[in-house]
Amino acid sequence: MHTLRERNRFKLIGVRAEEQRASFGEDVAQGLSRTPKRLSYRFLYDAEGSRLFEAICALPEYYPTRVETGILRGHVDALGTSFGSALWFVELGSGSDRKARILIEGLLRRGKDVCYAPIDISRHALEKNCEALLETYPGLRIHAVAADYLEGLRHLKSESDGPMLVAWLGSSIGNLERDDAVAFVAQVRRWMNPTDRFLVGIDLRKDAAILERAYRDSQGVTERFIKNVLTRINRELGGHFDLESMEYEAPYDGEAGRVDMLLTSKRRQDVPIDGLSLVVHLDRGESIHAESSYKYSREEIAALGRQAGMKLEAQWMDVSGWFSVNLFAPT
Ligand code: AVI
Repeated sequence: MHTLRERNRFKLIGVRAEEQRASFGEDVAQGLSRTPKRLSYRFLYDAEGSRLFEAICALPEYYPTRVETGILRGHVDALGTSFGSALWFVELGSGSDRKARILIEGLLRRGKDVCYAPIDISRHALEKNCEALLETYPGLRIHAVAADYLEGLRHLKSESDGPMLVAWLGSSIGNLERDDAVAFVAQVRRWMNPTDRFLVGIDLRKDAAILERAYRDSQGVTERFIKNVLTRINRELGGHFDLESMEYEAPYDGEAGRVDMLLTSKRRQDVPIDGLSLVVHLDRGESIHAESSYKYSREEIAALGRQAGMKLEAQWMDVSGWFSVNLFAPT
């Protein structure tokens, strides 16, 4: 662990920075050699993927960002009542800082002494966001952690000198399999004290047509976002995917409560990936699974909390009941 930069109000810590994650190539080779073929959703977020995801968030059809932002705005004051005069606002992930700003502003407005502690694997994203926040809010302290979420939380548990509000927004939980979601929340629970709270944005089950529009937008931005993983394989691993030969599909399975984002081969083809000494065979109509987005019912959210050792202390939704922001307390 080492301090990268330390000023009065700003600290950026790297935790186990030298430990790199399993290589992209190994995971791609494994995922494209199994049946059905599958790539991790994590690989969607290179620089171009992150840019495209930001563009998705601004699409009229992609309601989650807009609706969650409205819920946070409407309930940040109520959220503040769960804490005393000082708190650490820990955010898992640090993409666009729009939602962080709503919470920081609302908490400062209530006279709270706030230390903002974003955890993100990307130092670059942290530095960029934090600099802008320090400038806007002269009363804010920041303790940023470049690490994976659980390592970052473990570090903060020993550093923080007040109760923590840990926020995981954007329904990122939906990209995990349901069992993995419970396991992750249970891990977060491990690093929480009784006065800490976990704020989780979770997209709700709803009509298939709304979901299919949200994940297959009319401008084709989501298609470009998902296909970008093939561009990445072509560029970084010497792949020869022809993007035109792959059809983007996003069916909603209402029973499973899940949108699957698939790239389906329009023809029978063999795709060499030179850097992996691999030829990927695709039959006509065969899909590569790139991402799932799980949706929850209110009962499923309460059950998820229970299984992970948390109880639902508050749940806020928009008027249409499309999206929920949930405040969990450790039990
Ligand atoms: C980041 N995550 C919650 C998004 C979602 O809604 O599942 C990713 C996404 N994929 C396509 N559109 C949005």
